[in-house]
Amino acid sequence: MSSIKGPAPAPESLDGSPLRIAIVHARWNHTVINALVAGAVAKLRAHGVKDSNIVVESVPGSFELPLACQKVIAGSHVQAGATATDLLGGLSFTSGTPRSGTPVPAGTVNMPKEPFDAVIAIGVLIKGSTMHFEYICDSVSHALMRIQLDTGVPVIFGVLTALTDDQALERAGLGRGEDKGHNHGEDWGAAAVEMATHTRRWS
Ligand code: DLZ
Repeated sequence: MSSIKGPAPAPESLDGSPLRIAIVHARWNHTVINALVAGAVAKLRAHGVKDSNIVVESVPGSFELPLACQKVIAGSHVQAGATATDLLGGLSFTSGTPRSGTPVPAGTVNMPKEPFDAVIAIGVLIKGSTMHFEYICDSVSHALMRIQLDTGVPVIFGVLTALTDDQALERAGLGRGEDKGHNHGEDWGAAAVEMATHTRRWS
Protein backbone atom coordinates (compact mmCIF):
# COMPACT_ATOMS: atom_id res chain seq x y z
CA MET A 1 0.00 0.00 0.00
CA SER A 2 1.37 3.45 -0.84
CA SER A 3 2.07 5.88 1.98
CA ILE A 4 -0.44 8.58 2.95
CA LYS A 5 2.30 10.75 4.47
CA GLY A 6 3.75 13.99 3.14
CA PRO A 7 2.44 17.42 2.19
CA ALA A 8 -0.32 18.02 -0.34
CA PRO A 9 0.71 20.43 -3.12
CA ALA A 10 0.48 24.14 -2.31
CA PRO A 11 -2.95 25.60 -3.22
CA GLU A 12 -1.43 28.08 -5.67
CA SER A 13 1.64 28.22 -7.84
CA LEU A 14 4.30 30.20 -6.03
CA ASP A 15 6.73 32.71 -7.50
CA GLY A 16 10.03 32.70 -5.65
CA SER A 17 11.70 35.29 -7.87
CA PRO A 18 11.36 38.22 -5.41
CA LEU A 19 12.39 36.19 -2.38
CA ARG A 20 15.63 36.10 -0.44
CA ILE A 21 16.17 32.88 1.48
CA ALA A 22 18.90 31.77 3.90
CA ILE A 23 19.86 28.20 4.56
CA VAL A 24 21.67 27.64 7.85
CA HIS A 25 22.99 24.11 8.20
CA ALA A 26 24.94 22.08 10.72
CA ARG A 27 28.01 20.13 9.60
CA TRP A 28 27.48 17.06 11.76
CA ASN A 29 26.57 13.99 9.67
CA HIS A 30 27.67 15.89 6.61
CA THR A 31 26.82 13.32 3.93
CA VAL A 32 23.16 13.53 4.84
CA ILE A 33 23.38 17.28 5.37
CA ASN A 34 24.89 17.85 1.91
CA ALA A 35 22.07 15.96 0.22
CA LEU A 36 19.42 17.84 2.20
CA VAL A 37 20.98 21.22 1.42
CA ALA A 38 21.21 20.29 -2.27
CA GLY A 39 17.55 19.23 -2.23
CA ALA A 40 16.47 22.48 -0.61
CA VAL A 41 18.50 24.59 -3.05
CA ALA A 42 17.11 22.64 -6.04
CA LYS A 43 13.53 23.27 -4.92
CA LEU A 44 14.17 26.96 -4.26
CA ARG A 45 15.59 27.27 -7.77
CA ALA A 46 12.65 25.34 -9.22
CA HIS A 47 10.36 27.96 -7.65
CA GLY A 48 12.33 30.75 -9.28
CA VAL A 49 14.43 31.92 -6.35
CA LYS A 50 17.58 33.47 -7.81
CA ASP A 51 20.94 31.92 -6.92
CA SER A 52 22.17 35.31 -5.76
CA ASN A 53 19.25 35.39 -3.28
CA ILE A 54 20.02 32.01 -1.75
CA VAL A 55 22.62 32.38 0.99
CA VAL A 56 24.09 29.37 2.75
CA GLU A 57 25.74 29.48 6.17
CA SER A 58 27.10 26.62 8.23
CA VAL A 59 27.60 25.97 11.94
CA PRO A 60 29.29 23.05 13.72
CA GLY A 61 26.24 21.17 15.01
CA SER A 62 22.48 21.38 15.34
CA PHE A 63 22.74 22.92 18.79
CA GLU A 64 24.24 26.02 17.13
CA LEU A 65 21.38 26.43 14.63
CA PRO A 66 19.04 28.64 16.70
CA LEU A 67 21.58 31.35 17.47
CA ALA A 68 22.84 31.34 13.89
CA CYS A 69 19.29 31.67 12.55
CA GLN A 70 18.56 34.49 14.94
CA LYS A 71 21.70 36.36 13.89
CA VAL A 72 21.08 35.77 10.18
CA ILE A 73 17.56 37.15 10.53
CA ALA A 74 18.82 40.13 12.51
CA GLY A 75 21.43 40.74 9.82
CA SER A 76 24.07 41.18 12.47
CA HIS A 77 26.69 38.97 10.86
CA VAL A 78 29.07 40.75 8.58
CA GLN A 79 30.42 38.23 6.13
CA ALA A 80 30.59 34.60 5.13
CA GLY A 81 27.80 32.68 3.55
CA ALA A 82 27.98 31.04 0.17
CA THR A 83 25.48 31.66 -2.57
CA ALA A 84 23.84 28.67 -4.20
CA THR A 85 26.27 28.96 -7.09
CA ASP A 86 29.30 28.80 -4.81
CA LEU A 87 27.81 25.95 -2.88
CA LEU A 88 26.95 23.73 -5.80
CA GLY A 89 30.23 24.52 -7.53
CA GLY A 90 32.27 23.68 -4.47
CA LEU A 91 30.61 20.57 -3.12
CA SER A 92 29.97 17.08 -4.34
CA PHE A 93 26.79 15.56 -3.02
CA THR A 94 27.66 11.90 -2.89
CA SER A 95 26.36 9.12 -0.72
CA GLY A 96 28.51 7.40 1.88
CA THR A 97 28.91 7.01 5.59
CA PRO A 98 26.81 9.62 7.34
CA ARG A 99 28.93 10.28 10.42
CA SER A 100 32.25 11.49 9.08
CA GLY A 101 33.54 14.73 10.54
CA THR A 102 34.80 16.32 7.34
CA PRO A 103 33.55 19.90 7.42
CA VAL A 104 31.49 21.32 4.60
CA PRO A 105 33.51 24.21 3.12
CA ALA A 106 32.21 27.67 3.87
CA GLY A 107 31.87 30.26 1.15
CA THR A 108 33.60 33.59 0.93
CA VAL A 109 31.00 35.83 -0.61
CA ASN A 110 30.17 39.17 0.97
CA MET A 111 26.58 39.32 2.06
CA PRO A 112 24.52 42.43 1.58
CA LYS A 113 22.48 43.14 4.70
CA GLU A 114 19.05 42.77 3.16
CA PRO A 115 16.31 41.02 5.10
CA PHE A 116 15.59 37.38 4.51
CA ASP A 117 12.04 36.27 3.71
CA ALA A 118 12.63 32.87 5.28
CA VAL A 119 15.39 30.80 6.84
CA ILE A 120 15.75 27.05 6.49
CA ALA A 121 17.54 25.46 9.46
CA ILE A 122 19.02 22.11 8.46
CA GLY A 123 20.52 19.61 10.89
CA VAL A 124 20.78 15.86 11.24
CA LEU A 125 20.56 14.43 14.74
CA ILE A 126 21.10 10.70 15.05
CA LYS A 127 20.36 9.04 18.36
CA GLY A 128 23.35 7.65 20.24
CA SER A 129 23.59 5.81 23.52
CA THR A 130 23.19 8.80 25.83
CA MET A 131 20.50 11.43 26.43
CA HIS A 132 22.36 13.95 24.26
CA PHE A 133 19.97 13.42 21.34
CA GLU A 134 16.84 14.09 23.41
CA TYR A 135 18.23 17.30 24.93
CA ILE A 136 19.35 18.74 21.58
CA CYS A 137 16.17 17.75 19.71
CA ASP A 138 14.03 19.34 22.40
CA SER A 139 15.96 22.56 22.85
CA VAL A 140 16.61 23.16 19.16
CA SER A 141 13.02 22.60 18.06
CA HIS A 142 11.67 24.91 20.77
CA ALA A 143 14.29 27.57 20.05
CA LEU A 144 13.65 27.57 16.31
CA MET A 145 9.91 27.92 16.92
CA ARG A 146 10.53 30.80 19.30
CA ILE A 147 12.76 32.60 16.79
CA GLN A 148 10.16 32.53 14.05
CA LEU A 149 7.41 33.70 16.39
CA ASP A 150 9.58 36.42 17.91
CA THR A 151 10.89 37.74 14.59
CA GLY A 152 7.94 37.07 12.27
CA VAL A 153 10.35 35.51 9.76
CA PRO A 154 9.49 31.91 8.87
CA VAL A 155 12.06 29.42 10.14
CA ILE A 156 11.65 26.11 8.37
CA PHE A 157 12.32 23.14 10.62
CA GLY A 158 14.80 21.14 8.59
CA VAL A 159 16.16 19.10 11.45
CA LEU A 160 16.03 15.34 11.04
CA THR A 161 15.68 13.55 14.37
CA ALA A 162 16.58 10.01 13.36
CA LEU A 163 16.83 6.95 15.54
CA THR A 164 19.24 5.21 13.14
CA ASP A 165 21.70 6.05 10.37
CA ASP A 166 19.37 4.39 7.86
CA GLN A 167 16.44 6.59 8.86
CA ALA A 168 18.57 9.66 8.25
CA LEU A 169 19.85 8.40 4.88
CA GLU A 170 16.34 7.52 3.68
CA ARG A 171 15.05 10.98 4.56
CA ALA A 172 17.75 12.50 2.39
CA GLY A 173 17.08 10.23 -0.59
CA LEU A 174 20.26 8.26 0.14
CA GLY A 175 18.73 5.01 1.40
CA ARG A 176 20.97 1.97 1.18
CA GLY A 177 18.16 -0.32 -0.01
CA GLU A 178 16.38 -0.42 -3.35
CA ASP A 179 14.11 2.38 -2.16
CA LYS A 180 16.37 5.41 -1.73
CA GLY A 181 13.69 7.24 0.22
CA HIS A 182 12.74 10.86 -0.24
CA ASN A 183 14.86 13.98 0.09
CA HIS A 184 13.09 16.10 2.70
CA GLY A 185 15.28 19.04 1.81
CA GLU A 186 13.06 19.51 -1.24
CA ASP A 187 9.99 19.82 1.00
CA TRP A 188 11.79 22.37 3.15
CA GLY A 189 12.69 24.46 0.10
CA ALA A 190 9.05 24.44 -1.01
CA ALA A 191 7.86 25.27 2.51
CA ALA A 192 10.25 28.23 2.65
CA VAL A 193 8.88 29.69 -0.59
CA GLU A 194 5.28 29.16 0.52
CA MET A 195 5.74 30.62 4.00
CA ALA A 196 7.81 33.54 2.70
CA THR A 197 5.08 34.33 0.16
CA HIS A 198 2.29 34.08 2.74
CA THR A 199 4.22 36.16 5.25
CA ARG A 200 4.79 38.95 2.72
CA ARG A 201 1.05 38.97 1.98
CA TRP A 202 0.00 38.84 5.63
CA SER A 203 2.40 41.59 6.74
C1 DLZ B 1 27.92 16.47 20.08
C2 DLZ B 1 26.96 16.10 19.00
C3 DLZ B 1 26.49 14.77 18.88
C4 DLZ B 1 26.91 13.69 19.82
N1 DLZ B 1 25.65 14.42 17.90
C5 DLZ B 1 25.24 15.36 17.02
C6 DLZ B 1 24.35 15.01 15.98
O1 DLZ B 1 23.93 13.86 15.79
N2 DLZ B 1 23.95 16.01 15.13
C7 DLZ B 1 24.36 17.30 15.27
O2 DLZ B 1 23.94 18.16 14.49
N3 DLZ B 1 25.22 17.64 16.25
C8 DLZ B 1 25.67 16.72 17.11
N4 DLZ B 1 26.55 17.06 18.11
C9 DLZ B 1 27.09 18.44 18.14
C10 DLZ B 1 26.18 19.46 18.87
O3 DLZ B 1 25.06 19.79 18.07
C11 DLZ B 1 26.97 20.75 19.15
O4 DLZ B 1 27.59 21.18 17.95
C12 DLZ B 1 28.03 20.57 20.20
O5 DLZ B 1 27.50 20.02 21.38
C13 DLZ B 1 28.70 21.92 20.54
O6 DLZ B 1 27.74 22.84 21.07
